[in-house]
Amino acid sequence: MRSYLSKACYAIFGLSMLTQSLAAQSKFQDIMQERGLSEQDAIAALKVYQPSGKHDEYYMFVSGGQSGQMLVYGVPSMRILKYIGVFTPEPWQGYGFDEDSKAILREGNIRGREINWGDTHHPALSETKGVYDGEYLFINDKANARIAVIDLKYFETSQIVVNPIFKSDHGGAFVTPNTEYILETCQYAAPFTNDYYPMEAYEDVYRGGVTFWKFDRDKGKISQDESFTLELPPYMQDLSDAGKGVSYGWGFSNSFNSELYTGGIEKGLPPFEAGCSRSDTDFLHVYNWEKLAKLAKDSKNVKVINGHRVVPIEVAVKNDALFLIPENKSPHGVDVSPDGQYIVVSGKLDTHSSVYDFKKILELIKNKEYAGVDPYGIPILDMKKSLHGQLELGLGPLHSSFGKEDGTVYTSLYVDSQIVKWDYKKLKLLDRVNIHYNVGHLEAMEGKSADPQGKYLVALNKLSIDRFLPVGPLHPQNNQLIDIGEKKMQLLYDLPIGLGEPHQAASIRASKIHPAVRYNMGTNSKTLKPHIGKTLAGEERIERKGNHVYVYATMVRSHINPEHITVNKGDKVTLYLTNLERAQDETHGFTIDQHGMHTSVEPGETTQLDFTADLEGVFPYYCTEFCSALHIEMMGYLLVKDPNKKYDWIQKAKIKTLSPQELELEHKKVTANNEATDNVIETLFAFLQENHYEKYPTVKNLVDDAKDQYSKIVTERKKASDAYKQNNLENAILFENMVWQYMIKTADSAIRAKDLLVNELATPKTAAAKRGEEAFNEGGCSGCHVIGNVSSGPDLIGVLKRHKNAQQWIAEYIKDPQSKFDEPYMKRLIKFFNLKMPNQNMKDSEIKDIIEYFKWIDENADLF
Ligand code: K7E
Ligand code: CUA
Repeated sequence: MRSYLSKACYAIFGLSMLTQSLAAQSKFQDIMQERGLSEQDAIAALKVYQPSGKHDEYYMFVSGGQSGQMLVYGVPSMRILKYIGVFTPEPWQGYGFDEDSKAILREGNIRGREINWGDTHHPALSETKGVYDGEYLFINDKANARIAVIDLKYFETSQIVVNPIFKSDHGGAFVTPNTEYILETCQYAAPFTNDYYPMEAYEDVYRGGVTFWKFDRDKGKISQDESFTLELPPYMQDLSDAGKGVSYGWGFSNSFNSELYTGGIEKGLPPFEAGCSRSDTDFLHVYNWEKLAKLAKDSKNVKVINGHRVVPIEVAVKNDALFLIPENKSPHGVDVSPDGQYIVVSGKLDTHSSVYDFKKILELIKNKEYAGVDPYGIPILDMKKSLHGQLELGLGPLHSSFGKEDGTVYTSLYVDSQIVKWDYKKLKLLDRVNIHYNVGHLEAMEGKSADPQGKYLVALNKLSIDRFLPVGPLHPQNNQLIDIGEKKMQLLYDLPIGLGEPHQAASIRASKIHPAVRYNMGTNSKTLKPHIGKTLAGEERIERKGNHVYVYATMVRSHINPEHITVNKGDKVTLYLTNLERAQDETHGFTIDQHGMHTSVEPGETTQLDFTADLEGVFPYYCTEFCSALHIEMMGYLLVKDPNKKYDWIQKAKIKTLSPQELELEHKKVTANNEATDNVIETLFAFLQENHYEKYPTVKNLVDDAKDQYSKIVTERKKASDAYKQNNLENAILFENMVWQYMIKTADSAIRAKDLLVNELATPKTAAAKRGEEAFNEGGCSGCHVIGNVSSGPDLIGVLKRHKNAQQWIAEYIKDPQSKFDEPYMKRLIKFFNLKMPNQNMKDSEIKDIIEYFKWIDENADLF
């Protein structure tokens, strides 16, 4: 244990100083003991922990199950980054609360019914040549047979399509290797039309199927007119996957009711669960979507149902585009290997996983070597002749995800609560790890693409039982992170998910995702086109057309323009809100009290709120994001008056005002203050300019923002001087104050830009200097000493040149300040600052490091 531990300690703290590392090691052990951590725990912690400011290596997109949303977190830290509203309203983002996002949500209406609920199961990332390209994300809604498109530039839902003939789905979303199509397989068979048919009509009229949604990459949308469905028998199709490589052009779906059982427990019949698992085998459906897509183009080959093209079973069979292969009963997962040759199918009720060989399947198809035909006339291929082989894995194998090394695959065991690693080519077990209860899906990094990355695996567990602090009878789900980078798998971390049941996840290297930080000014974020309500600074207005009032409003730190909106009771109101900010992370939210509305207006975005002013009264409105120091002041009033009423109000109260002399004085004070602030800003800009800030994109972003804020000063200044000329000192002061607000915002961004730039330009700190900086800050030194400034203590730039044998002198002084107080120079300093440096009880090693830090400061003195 000791040797392993000290190895870990060396790894963390470096070998440079033996005493240092021994001290660290003992601290490390103290913490482990105090927190009751084993060596395994400590190693797991080191593998997961991300220091503040460091980004994760992978994004994980997880379905939110019954929440109807998507969830995004980072791997390996498992820090939750976002919930994306998809099939359900999401209040923070205003999704489903403003008109623009309602337009997306309402695309999901079914036969005129508003559906605000979804059951998301299987996310899929867009692919190019079978490899994730990071552009789009797709997700299905099992409950209502819908598919949604999420644009990963903005992390927003951009489209919802309703399947015109399915009532539920499950085998979606799965994409073909160039995202030509998104596959959506029906789950619970039902008539394709919207008519009533009794259960007795199950075999004749109830149908399953797989819909091929055509994805138009240029538009970033599904083209519903170019999409079609392959009709399938009512076998209750389950999961699916698209072929790739050698199996490109083909698709695979399994099923769980080859018995065609129809239930009826209330009539004394065996329940579905018994009837659907009577036979030893179910059917893997094998179909050629490339061929089907061509067939569907000819109207002779399709039936049109609810305006949607359906390729009937007979047509697919006649054209050699549809086959069945028996598979072990009640299968769940079907996963195509990265090279496309093997298809791994696992059956919940069988301890084996089956590996089908696509080359063998293709041979059988070419030679028309069939083992039989099903009742619907579909040729059945021999199971044994299609198989590469089977391997016994354990109880309840469900889903699979592929590893980095050729032939490796990870499979979840639902009943055994394990992950097994095995070789699907050599049919050999390699490793297994116990996890917590009842795993469903699992995701090794990019494990379903043609380019799996290995490294980590996440098990999506259904139960958490006792893993977390109890929160009542409904428990969170548990996503467990597993290290698969080494020979032996190791469980690292548990992430509770308190949102819904994530079924499947899709992971992608962070380097492949390139989200935007702002919209072009005035964009409708749902269409990505200019919003009809786009309003620029100076264009704010309220227009009335009959009894419809249109408000063109803007939001910018820290005001909403207009601040008073007066309408008549009964008026229709349309409110357009444009966020004029260009700065990163400067979102404003907007709500009117007691109106049940909310919108999130992100930098550059325009959104729309519609309502009828049916209640008389005074309703404050405000910005709902804490956007700046004056966020709470970012408000206004909606005043709704009854045109048929007469209003009286109490006389204006008498409030003491300033005398002309007092006003003059106040005016002087604010202008002097503005001048001083302006000087600070000038110095900041000069520094940034001299040091070529434009070469560093993150710095440039901040400087752009600062300049943007600064540019607003001109008009405010003019207003101030105009008011002054007209002898309206009260307004002159208020406008000068406004000038100051913009200066503060400018300075705020410019200072952040300067700090970043200093970091970019400074020589790198040695490990010792870094530790020294930490000791300096944590030891309280920074409370009195500000580098580059005289504060409550002297500036420490050049401190190493101020004394003879300075390093030794400083070391002695920090160790025991009192010992130097009688030196003449120190006497003067103490008198000047009226303070004595306290003894902060620094350790020798810390003092040594602090001196290294001072050396670094001197090297970079010109930057402070
Ligand atoms: Cu939960 Cu893929 Cu819907 Cu298995 S499914 S667990
Ligand atoms: Cu804008 Cu708060």
